[in-house]
Amino acid sequence: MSLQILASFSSRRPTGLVGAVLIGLALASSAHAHTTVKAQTTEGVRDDNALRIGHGCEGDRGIVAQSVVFPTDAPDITSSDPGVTLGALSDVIVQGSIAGLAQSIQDRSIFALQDEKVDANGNVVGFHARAGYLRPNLVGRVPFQFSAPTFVAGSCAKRLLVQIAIADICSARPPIFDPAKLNLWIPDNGSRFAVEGAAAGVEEIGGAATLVVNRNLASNPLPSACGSGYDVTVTPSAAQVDRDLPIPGYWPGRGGRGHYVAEDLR
Ligand SMILES: [Cu+2]
Repeated sequence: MSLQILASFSSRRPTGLVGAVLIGLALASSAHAHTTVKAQTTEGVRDDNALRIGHGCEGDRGIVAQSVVFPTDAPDITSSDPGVTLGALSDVIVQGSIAGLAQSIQDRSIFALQDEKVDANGNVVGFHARAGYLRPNLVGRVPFQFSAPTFVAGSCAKRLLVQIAIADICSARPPIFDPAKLNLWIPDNGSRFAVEGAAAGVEEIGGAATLVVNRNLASNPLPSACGSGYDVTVTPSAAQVDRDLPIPGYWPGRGGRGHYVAEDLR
């Protein structure tokens, strides 16, 4: 709409400034807005954050459910410094794990039903929501609380990049691997979801959402031997994605007759 108004305006007054604005708008509107994390966070800070949903599924289908998994079970841990290999997250963060740091905030702006997933110790490892509808021409915010972990004083990590696996579901009706029914913001590390999703052309395997935890360099400075430090990335394992991404009792459905429940609120 605003683009059209500007276009007719510029045809009458083709100034350089309007041309530049038009190019900027065109780039912004064509950019593919994935599902991402709204804000970076600082170690030791508990704050509200949100997942930003930029678009629905192929063919302008609205999102009806979402599943979210944090890297908590034997995650892949890598460093931006090729010379550094990390054995355990406890080398980087005092808490030693991402489990229990995130919590879903109840919110009915998109979904009517929400729940959390917990591990054997009762720590939250992800959450899911369904019975919803996000109009395909709008963007969504799914709020969550995150208690940012603190960095081990002796570690050289200056940022922790938490990769979050997310399924944005536009239809739970089997077969699920269809770009019109599903977006997968998950790591490309061999899970069944990654392999079958990529084969079906589902967006976007390898495009997990990233929650950035910044070290507080004032209160927790890098040891002098670290130089400028490095980033540590923690990614959900393929096994955890396959186990925790499904929404119990809802998605993926069993595919047989009578098991699919049409509950989406449109
Ligand atoms: Cu996208």
